[in-house]
Amino acid sequence: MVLSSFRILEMELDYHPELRGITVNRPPLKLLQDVPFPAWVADNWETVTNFQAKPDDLLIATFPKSGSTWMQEIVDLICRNGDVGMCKRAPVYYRVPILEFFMNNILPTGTDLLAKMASPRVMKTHLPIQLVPKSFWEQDCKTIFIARNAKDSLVSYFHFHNSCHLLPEPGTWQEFSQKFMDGQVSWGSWYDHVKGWWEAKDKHRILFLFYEDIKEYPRREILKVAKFMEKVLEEDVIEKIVQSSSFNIMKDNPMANYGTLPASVMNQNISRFMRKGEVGDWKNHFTVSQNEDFDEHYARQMVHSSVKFRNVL
Ligand code: PPS
Repeated sequence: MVLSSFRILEMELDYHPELRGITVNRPPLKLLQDVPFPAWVADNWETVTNFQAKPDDLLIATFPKSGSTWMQEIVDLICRNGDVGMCKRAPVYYRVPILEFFMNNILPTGTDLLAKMASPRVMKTHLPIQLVPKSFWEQDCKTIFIARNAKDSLVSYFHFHNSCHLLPEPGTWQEFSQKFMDGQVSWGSWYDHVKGWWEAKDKHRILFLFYEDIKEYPRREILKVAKFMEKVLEEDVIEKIVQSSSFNIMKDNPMANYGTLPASVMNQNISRFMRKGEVGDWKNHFTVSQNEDFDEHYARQMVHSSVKFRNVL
């Protein structure tokens, strides 16, 4: 399906009529190698871990809520040479499938979508480095990793849990914050996730980016991505990609903002998928004492890592 206009309102879309009236029960967490996942990932792990990557596959990896959808849109725009209409051919989760998505009673699984996709394929994952299917490294695939500062990731993840029924109930803000610090949330510990990918970045073909850098100067970071993908872009195409991947455009684009999903899966009246897209929103959520505790805990968790985030105070 190709949509020709930005004006189509998400409320008018009925992209998945098969999902009309379905009930989605929030999943429990289950462990895979000591990392908690929604049951739908853990229960289908054999298929995901045995996924056969191809040498020209490109993987986008992040801890949840770190800008993966933003990068999916940027990479698709680069692949299509800035053809905005083409990048509205389908929702972002079909254009760039989520490798470990496996709720086949709701939508096609990531591995099924990828099996039907022509090369070169682009896909996304939130898996920690040690759980990425080994075929990606055997095939020497390229990965774009985005890290987002822990506090804003936590805030974004909390709001997303409230709206997204594919994840367990978050509990209160205090309860969820504690679970996040303990690594007891879906896809595990933010700290281990970021440290793991940071350590791997010089061992594989990994472009390691920061959400805060993309926010500061999208053009500079988009050019890094294009170079990594070995794409040469004309000046007007670069400008189109910067514009079309901006928060304000993506938030009104139903093919990028998850407006194609019914409220029984993701209730955007509770919290929009494209919520704020800012750096430093944590200041609107943390109390002074919570911030002190978080900083102390963060320093302990990250003491042996050289990864440095800019100060987002
Ligand atoms: S998910 O559900 O884990 O795949 O989420 P993910 O896409 O990784 O991250 C969602 C957050 O990224 C913000 N976002 C953007 N910020 C700036 N510019 C653009 N274009 C953009 N697109 C997505 C999105 O709003 C979520 O952050 P919060 O802080 O909740 O707004």
